[in-house]
Amino acid sequence: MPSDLEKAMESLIMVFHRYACREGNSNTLSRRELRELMENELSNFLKSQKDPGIVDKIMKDLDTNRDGEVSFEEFVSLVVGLSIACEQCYQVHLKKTGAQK
Ligand SMILES: [Ca+2]
Ligand SMILES: [Ca+2]
Repeated sequence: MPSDLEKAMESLIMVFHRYACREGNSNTLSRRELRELMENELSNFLKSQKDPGIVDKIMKDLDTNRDGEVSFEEFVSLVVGLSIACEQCYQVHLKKTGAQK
């Protein structure tokens, strides 16, 4: 039985490759693949962003080696960044619910 964390890592890899194999290099995300991934898998995050050019900005931030594609390594930094932001929200939520008692 895989643990929760092992399942989370597996999902991360599966999701990345599900989109990465759609066009061009099957091991990296093109701009369009990244957009599709974010629209489907990070739709709540995307909806919370007012900036219509957010995907392009994220693409630029993620593509550290400037080859115009997002590798798994580059993609992981997005997930880590969002996870840290989520964890901070969770802490705020815990404090709020704790204060109400
Ligand atoms: Ca690709
Ligand atoms: Ca790259």
